[in-house]
Amino acid sequence: MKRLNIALAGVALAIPAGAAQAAELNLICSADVVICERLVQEFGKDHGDIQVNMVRLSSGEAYAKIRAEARNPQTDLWWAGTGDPHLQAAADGLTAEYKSPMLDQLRDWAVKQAEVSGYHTVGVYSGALGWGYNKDIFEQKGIKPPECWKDLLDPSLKGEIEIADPNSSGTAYTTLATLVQIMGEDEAFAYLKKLNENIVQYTKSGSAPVKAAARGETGLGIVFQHDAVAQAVEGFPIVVGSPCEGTGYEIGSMSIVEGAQNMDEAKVFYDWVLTPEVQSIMPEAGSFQIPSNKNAAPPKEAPDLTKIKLIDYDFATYGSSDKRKELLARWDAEIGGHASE
Ligand code: S7P
Repeated sequence: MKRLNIALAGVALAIPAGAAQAAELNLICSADVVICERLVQEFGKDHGDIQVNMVRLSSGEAYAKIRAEARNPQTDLWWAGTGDPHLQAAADGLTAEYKSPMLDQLRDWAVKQAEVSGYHTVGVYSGALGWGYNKDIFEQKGIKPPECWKDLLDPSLKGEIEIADPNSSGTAYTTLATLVQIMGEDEAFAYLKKLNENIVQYTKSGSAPVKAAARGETGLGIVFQHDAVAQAVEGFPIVVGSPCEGTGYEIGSMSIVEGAQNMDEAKVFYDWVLTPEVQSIMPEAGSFQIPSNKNAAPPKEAPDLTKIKLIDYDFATYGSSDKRKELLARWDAEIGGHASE
């Protein structure tokens, strides 16, 4: 958990009695910490009168924090992270309705995310699920690179795969929901039980598995493809994989907390972060998703979603409170805590 405070330049240490307090914004950021920090910095340049207190949390953790704070919200705005827990927060009444003046600049999938939630959340970027593997490790160990979900069950991959825990990670929940949509629930859990024999570790954060593969700690991480691209762009020997059976994708989202103490400041950040200028900064911080503003060009490194076999991911069902609770409870009972040695 990382906290970053951007203080106003020139603020006196001792604030005289009666002086106006600096405006504040309490932000949860659920993307990679590098882009989280960069956004806070950029916001400080454009809105130096608002002090941003940012904490980086994985999507499931962010949802749990907002839920725990429901009677006394400490968070104002939740930016990024996979869409399903944002939809769950909307359905639970934890987030506020807001129709940004930026909505008409957004791609259809981002607007649809707003519509299905009754304007309690909105799409900020999109990206497809897949994996990244370390080609040096695969070559050294003579492992055949996987092309399909079913290939990940091959015994040559025993102890070589990492994925996150879907309770904390939106990436891993997207994987779980994707497999259920491709295979049906019982078959997906049978698949996950077999896959478990090849899993060396369930991490907290969704992108950690491919960071470990990049550094040679493991062979393959099941992650969003753009997170694998980020490691390859940094120069690590990572190859991006896209499953032959088809794959799910995320609509990374943003929500204002119901009863936020700093509602006006939350709306200022919300509208600002949807602009093409701000969304165009993301690749500079190693974030290679497709931006939601039609006027922000997708990064040239971003996996081309039109060339990936995407499933028709059912966000309404898999982002619903009941389905997410049910799948996570079953994952805990049948899979969690049984990682192979
Ligand atoms: O790193 C970028 C990204 O993959 O992180 C978000 C996601 O929530 C990952 O965190 P967790 O899996 O730990 O929740 C994605 O929305 C985003 O594309």
